[in-house]
Amino acid sequence: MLSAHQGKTSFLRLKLKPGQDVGAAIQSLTAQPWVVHVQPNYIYHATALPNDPHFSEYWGLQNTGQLVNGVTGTTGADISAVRAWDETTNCSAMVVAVIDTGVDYNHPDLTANIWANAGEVLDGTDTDGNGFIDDVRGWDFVQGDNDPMDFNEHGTHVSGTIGAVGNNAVGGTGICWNVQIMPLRVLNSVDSGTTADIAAAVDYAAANGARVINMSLGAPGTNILSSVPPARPPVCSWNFDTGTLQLWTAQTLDNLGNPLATTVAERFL
Ligand SMILES: [Ca+2]
Ligand SMILES: [Ca+2]
Ligand SMILES: [Ca+2]
Ligand SMILES: [Ca+2]
Repeated sequence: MLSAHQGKTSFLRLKLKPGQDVGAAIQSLTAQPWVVHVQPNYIYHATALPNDPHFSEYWGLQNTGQLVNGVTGTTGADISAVRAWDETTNCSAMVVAVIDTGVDYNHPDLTANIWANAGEVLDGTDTDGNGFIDDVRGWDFVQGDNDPMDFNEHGTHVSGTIGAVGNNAVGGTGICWNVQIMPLRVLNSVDSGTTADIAAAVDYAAANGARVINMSLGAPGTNILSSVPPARPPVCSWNFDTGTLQLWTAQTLDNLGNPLATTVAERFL
């Protein structure tokens, strides 16, 4: 040991000589009869809680039993997002396709997290040759144009849950604070769309770099995602051979932790 410092506690802080092995020092000290416990002098950081004003309403991210919409939640009935944020809040390399009613890509809490097609230029041509003209930020399969603006709000809401910019003192907080949301519009302003458009959007997502697809949608009497192998869901099976696409949906719970919808979670590698 090089030096020791003892304050007004029973803890003793020791400084090792340069090059001295920490593990060996701990082992040696632990063997001493006057030592109760030894550990490195770790560096601590504050838990990654965002400063977004509406974060406390997002009980799905962190449920501390807070009152939301008149209901007192169950502590811990959440996805433990805060613990995940201690590991990282940066998913900026991840492209998440939101197949929905479109996305308000001008929303102040989303605009920084909207996917940009790096190979496309607004010039009236299909610059990157992917079959879609000027698809600089996704595609609108309802109108067949390059403007996937949301005229319903559902897709924007979903996108906020996935990737509202976190810790920017604006609005809410997404699961991912930094991410690339690819808007793919398949549902019109009254929340209606077709299997064909959804299938085309899944293909687009897979072909253009999305690693995760979110589809918070369904149809009476059927669920395009709920089939399990070998009865592959027809829409998704077209992309099994991409080798990169992961497709997830999640069980929906209320803020008491009770299931609201059937669990559908599949992953295709
Ligand atoms: Ca293109
Ligand atoms: Ca172009
Ligand atoms: Ca449009
Ligand atoms: Ca925010």
